[in-house]
Amino acid sequence: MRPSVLAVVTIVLARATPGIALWPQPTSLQTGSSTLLLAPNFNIKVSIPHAPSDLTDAVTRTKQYLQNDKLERLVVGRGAADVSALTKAKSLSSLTLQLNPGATVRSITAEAQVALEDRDEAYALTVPSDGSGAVISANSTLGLFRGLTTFGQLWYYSGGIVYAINQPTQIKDAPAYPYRGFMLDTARNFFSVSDIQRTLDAMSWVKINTFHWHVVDSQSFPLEVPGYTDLAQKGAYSASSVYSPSDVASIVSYAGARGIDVLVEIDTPGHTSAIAAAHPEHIACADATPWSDFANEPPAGQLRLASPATANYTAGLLAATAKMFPSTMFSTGGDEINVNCYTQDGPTQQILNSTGQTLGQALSKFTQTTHGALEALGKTPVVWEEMVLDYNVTLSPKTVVMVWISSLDAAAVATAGFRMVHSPSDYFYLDCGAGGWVGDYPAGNSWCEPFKTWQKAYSFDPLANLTADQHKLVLGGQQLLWTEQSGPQNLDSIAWPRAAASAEIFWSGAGGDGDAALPRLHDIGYRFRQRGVDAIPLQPEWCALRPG
Ligand code: CP6
Repeated sequence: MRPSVLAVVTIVLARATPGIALWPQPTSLQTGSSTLLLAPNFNIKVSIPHAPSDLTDAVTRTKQYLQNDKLERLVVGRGAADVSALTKAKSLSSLTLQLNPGATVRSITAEAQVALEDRDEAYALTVPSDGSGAVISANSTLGLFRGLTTFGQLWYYSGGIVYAINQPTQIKDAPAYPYRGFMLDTARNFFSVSDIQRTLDAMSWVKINTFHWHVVDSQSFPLEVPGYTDLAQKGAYSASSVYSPSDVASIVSYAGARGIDVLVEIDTPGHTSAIAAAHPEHIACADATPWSDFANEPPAGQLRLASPATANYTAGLLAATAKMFPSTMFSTGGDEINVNCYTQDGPTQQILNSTGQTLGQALSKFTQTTHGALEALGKTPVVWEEMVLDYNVTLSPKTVVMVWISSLDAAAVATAGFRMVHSPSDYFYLDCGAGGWVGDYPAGNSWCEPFKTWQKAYSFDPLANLTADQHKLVLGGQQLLWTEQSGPQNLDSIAWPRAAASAEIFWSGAGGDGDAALPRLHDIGYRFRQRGVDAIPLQPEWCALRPG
């Protein structure tokens, strides 16, 4: 092919590629070439008797987004808003939401909190270009909510007109993976309920369905657990840096209404120094120095796992916490256990010697006690990968394993036969503010380096190094914000739009070419800002205004 012909073909392909800023990309998308206006009297009808209030609230929010997003698209190369052509286009005056025949009417919240294997987020969206009504249909209100989210991303703005390009649209969509998460650590630095709610909104805009709440850790215990209130009283940073049961309930219901399940984590037996403030009898090597001999970061302190009293106390704490959260999952942590802390601890050594147990056997017993208490409440335990790969801990085969140390560890977890959530530090850790704190971890490096760009996250392959038989073990994945070096001040900017990268991988099945995805992510970032989340720009505004 002569170069000039090649150039022409490339431009045509670039323009033919639907420029629609959907994120995540739907499984199946058909588009046309007409432009459609949103009628001034546009209405969303919920054709469901006794529609749940979380669905009607979602409809109200969607209408606000349609009016307020005001995403301008002024450039020929990116889809051409010729305002004179716009005035000639047909108008869409309604969108109808309907459940498929035979579907049971339940709230979005209820649908979002069922077990992952029962979650139904599929929907179909049809937007005709002849001016007749658009329709979203699904088997669940959760599916209708996902469809509404997509519908809200179709619209651009110019001179008071709201319009969609590349119409008509036909979408049939369902997630590739049932677990699409975002993890926030609220123990290193505290985040207000409204910070968390704003984050839940952002998550819902890219169809993330699980908020993994790493609520407590060694530095603070900001959760008020009924029956265990002394932990927060003595272990929180301050009386105002505590999540009360009513705060938890409002976070859980805010999440549920946005199709998000809250997976809480009480990290055990490591990362528990904060428990020593109220219960020093349960903590080994509390505040021991130098901290680096006893823990991966200060302050040191781990639960006395060999002690039956400590195991029972922990099981009680986990059960009481689990009752605050409707999710079918509960994480007991299990990462970064420091063996030296137990070797140096008199009470632990005494129990190990008198019972003739190894530390590994004691850990297994401790875990059976804590997981047993959770399973009695119908919860599926979730653990970090060390529980499977480093210790010979007996776990229920239903246990979900979070792979974090390296993406390469997924294969070993699969070989052990466990279902997994990809949380790899080499792709999905959002860490790195300005740098600082314990900057010699790992030696000679700031611990969060290298910074993981969104393109790096987007290049992650969920099925890499797994056999075809093992694919079904991949539940999904998530990006994670540890907060040793971040806080409410940079929450939006460190998380968004980067955390949308994994949202697309686990909804659409793959990420890949960041350059091709950038215009869509740029547009979603703009909508985020219009809706109150300070997503950072990924490129100069100039790029969006430049002819293709
Ligand atoms: N806290 C807890 C952390 C980390 C983990 N667990 C962590 C480890 C290494 C890096 C970043 C974060 N801060 N409880 C690991 C799961 Cl690089």
